Formats: sequence, C-alpha cells, structure tokens
Amino acid sequence: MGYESAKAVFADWGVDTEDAMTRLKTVPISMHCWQGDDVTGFETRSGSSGGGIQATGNHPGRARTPDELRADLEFAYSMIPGRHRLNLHAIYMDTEETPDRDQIDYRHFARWVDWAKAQGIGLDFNPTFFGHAKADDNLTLSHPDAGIREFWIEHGKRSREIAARIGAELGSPCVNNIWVPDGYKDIPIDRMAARKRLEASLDAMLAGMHETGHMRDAVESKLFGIGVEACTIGSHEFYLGYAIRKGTLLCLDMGHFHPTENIADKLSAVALSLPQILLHVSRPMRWDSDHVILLNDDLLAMAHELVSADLLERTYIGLDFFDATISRTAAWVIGTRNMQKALLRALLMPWDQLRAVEDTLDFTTRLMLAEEFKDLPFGVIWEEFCKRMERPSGLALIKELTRYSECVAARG
Ligand code: RNT
Ligand code: ZN
Repeated sequence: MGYESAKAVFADWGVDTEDAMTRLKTVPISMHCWQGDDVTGFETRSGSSGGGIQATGNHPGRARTPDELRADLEFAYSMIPGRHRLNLHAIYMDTEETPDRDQIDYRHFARWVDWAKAQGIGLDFNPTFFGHAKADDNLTLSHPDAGIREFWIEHGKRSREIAARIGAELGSPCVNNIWVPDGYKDIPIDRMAARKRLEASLDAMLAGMHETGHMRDAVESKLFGIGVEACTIGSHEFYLGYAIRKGTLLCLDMGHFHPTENIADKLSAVALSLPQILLHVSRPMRWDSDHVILLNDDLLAMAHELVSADLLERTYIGLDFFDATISRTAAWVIGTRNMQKALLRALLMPWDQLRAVEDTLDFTTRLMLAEEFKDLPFGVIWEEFCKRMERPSGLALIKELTRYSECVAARG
C-alpha cells in the first residue's frame, strides 16, 4: 500500500496522518550514551563495579574512547528520523586529567558540548553514583559514614553545576537525573534511618536550586537491584514524595517496578501532582531492568498515555537500556526508532471517537474499535516519515546497521 492510500484509510477514521507526522518530528528523545560502551565510561582512575549496574556480553565494537563513542552516536543519529538529544553520565568525561568524582568540573565535559553544538543537539546529564570504590557497599548518599556521604554530595553538587552550564551553553535545559544504587542485600533493621540520611543528603545536594532555567533536577526510584534485593532506600514512594515536596522532576524507569506494573498507568496519576516527568524507557526481563526496548504492548501503552493524557509537552523522554551481546549502534537505533514508532501509533489513534464511547460506557464498541485499529497501516506512515526525514527503513536500514557494526568490529 502506498502512502496516499494509507492516508485515506486513516482519514476514514477521522485521523490526519500529516498532523501525526508533524507532531512526531517535534518530540526529542534523549539517547543514553551508556549503550555505546556497556556503561564503562572514560574515567581513568576509579574502576570498580559497585552499584549493581552490569552489562553482559562481548559483542565486538565497543567504543573505547570519547571519539569512538561520538562517531558511533553520529552514525546512530543518522539512522533515526528527527533531531534528538544525548544523555551523558559523569563517568563519560572527556579529558586528559584524572579528577575523582568529587573534583569534576565543566571543563572535563566541554568537548562534549562543542560536539553537541556542532551536531545541533541538546545534552542531558547524570551524576554517577556507581562504579567507584566509595560505592562498593551499595551505599552512597545514605551511607552511615558522613565522610562518604559528603564525597557523594560534592559529586552531586558538581554535576548540577555542570548540567546548568551545559544547558546555558546549548540554550536548552539540561535534565540532571539522580539515581543512587543505595540499598541492602538482606533485611535491614532500620530503613527509616537510611531514608532520612538519603533525604538529608539530597537536600544538601539540591540546596540553592538553580533558578536559571538551564537545568532540571530529576530523581529516579527503583524496586530492587542485584545486590540490593531486600531494600532499596530510594524507592518509588520515597521519591514520589520527595519530588512533590521539593519540586524536582520524578524519573520513572520502566524497568524499576514489579513486572506486573506498567508505568503507563502511573503517568496520569503522578502528573496530577508533578508538573514535569522524566522517563527512562527500558524493558525489564525477570530480574534485569535494561533490555533494548521493543515495539511491544508496554511501550505502546506508555505512548498511548503520553498522547491521550496530553503529557508530551511536560515529559522528557530518555532511554535506558544496555545490551553488550548485540551491535551497540543497532541497539540504539532499534530502541530509539521503536520509541518513535510507538508515539506515531498513538498519534494516529482516533481519540475523540474512543473517548466518546468510553464516556457513554459503551465498552463493547471501545473494544471493537481498539482491536480494529490494530490492523491499520501504521507501517506505511512510518516509512513515509522516514523517507521525508531522509532516513532508511526496512532492508536499507538493516544493511546500514550491519555495515557499521562490521566496520567497528576490529576495535578489539
Ligand atoms: C539504574 C538506573 C539508572 C542507570 C543509568 C546508567 O538501575 O536505571 O538510570 O541505568 O543511570
Ligand atoms: Zn534508569
């Protein structure tokens, strides 16, 4: 089926495919740098795996330097329609210096900003509270030792300064997302004490909120992680309350909840209490939270909510997955395009009709419509979108992804 025929099919349902594509073009997705090198980063000093974040696999082609990572990113962006963002972690500093985490400074990231300027993309930022000797106990901001807490508070403060400067340099607010691995492997005696310490550390870190508009703080919860099976200090309830009381963004990671929960249901609920939300779009599988996102029901449900609840304007969409068993650039491209495909499908739904039948409690028609829509030619519209944005799709895309993966395989 050609585009004009598909357009007519959607028009029959009262949906304007041109409007949907125009809207999709304006939605930036913050692609996470850490899929490119298995969350290793370019720090030359600390080197420790504390924090429970572990990529598995040894597919050839891992980016070993900032230049290699940037080359991979440039390739990935050239396969993704639209203009997007890059989400940097503090461990991706690009410098000959060897600052510890409590010594990082804007200058260690200036090359990334120059590059982002040249690419015309925005940057987001994250302090890195893992992969460091001082995180080996899986306790950072909530550590009972005040000296360790101070170290991480300083890291967090510096990250915020860096994020604010990045936002100012690029003229686009930089989201600074705070995730700490803190938790206990076995049943703790005093959860309250740990949570009070985390809260006090966050307060100290966030003191002197940046009112410049160049930076937005976000806090990210988790249910459990490897090594912290019994208790995560920064749980969902902890951060939901914190974000509401302190005015930060709440980061909802799709992989950080019980497997039967979907954050699609949480979006409209938390959006009533929070002006802005950050998403970490991910795919949990059993005990792991970070598989490459698929165009599956969870993703479609989330996109559906973003569109139907009109949350696109106040949601920052970030990705968070890492798979080292496949081409890392292909992982980025597949995942980011899937996020876009899910949004496109949601933008192509006849919301007025669906709402009307729901409001009259006509659940049979709601179900019939929803199931019939599944057969509409979404793929044709996506292909047209790619064509207009000068990006390949189908076999041409696969050929490019394979070619690039082969071309970086010799990196060793
Ligand atoms: C970990 C969190 C966190 C990290 C990244 C690297 O469970 O999801 O967002 O994945 O910061
Ligand atoms: Zn996350």
